[in-house]
Amino acid sequence: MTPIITAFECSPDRGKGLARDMRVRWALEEVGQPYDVRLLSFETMKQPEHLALHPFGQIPTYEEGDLALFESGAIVLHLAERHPGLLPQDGHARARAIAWMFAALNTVEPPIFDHALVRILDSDKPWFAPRLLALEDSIRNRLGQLSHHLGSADWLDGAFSAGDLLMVTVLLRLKGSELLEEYPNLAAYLARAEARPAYQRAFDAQQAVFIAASGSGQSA
Ligand SMILES: N[C@@H](CCC(=O)N[C@@H](CS)C(=O)NCC(=O)O)C(=O)O
Repeated sequence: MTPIITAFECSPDRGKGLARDMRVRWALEEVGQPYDVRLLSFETMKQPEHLALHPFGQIPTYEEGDLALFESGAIVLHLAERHPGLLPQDGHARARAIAWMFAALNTVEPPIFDHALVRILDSDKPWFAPRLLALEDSIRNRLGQLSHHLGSADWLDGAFSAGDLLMVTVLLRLKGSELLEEYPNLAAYLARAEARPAYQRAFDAQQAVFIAASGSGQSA
């Protein structure tokens, strides 16, 4: 049965690969699982039909037969547990890869995401500048620790895993920024991941949705 995921019909990031369905698309591509996509507007996401799949009215979701999942991390873990290629066979290595999945979403993503949100939503607030600086300090702290761990390795813990997949999607929000460029091994890590054919296919598929929506006259 072909799984169905949900995604923005017109992503606010204008097809830059930042919407979280990118994680799920990439995981599906890595394991070679074909999938269908149901595109949603912001309005449709808040309707009862979608809320029955996602209690917070967001994307992505994942449907496979009578299984419905929400939360990109949970969906990637589900795929990684059911298909070879995203988690090591060895029990300890597998547990460590899962720890990196949590680290990406719980420890590294929060300051990076808050930084992006504050820049978009709060530039008119009196506390904007100090808040931005504080978030940049938090991001530098995390990037410095991550950079130290990665060292000269290609991936976080041995072979490429779902932990790398999630970490890279988190770091993507900093692509091209001075913050990331301060850590050349992390910038190279990002580039290495982006060069994976499965990443390219997922990125192209997500971007094609935005291009089609823009072409049909919708705004971002
Ligand atoms: N923790 C969730 C976050 C999901 C999320 O924030 N989705 C965004 C798109 S990347 C969304 O649907 N935003 C629209 C909204 O919240 O109304 C996950 O990883 O799946």
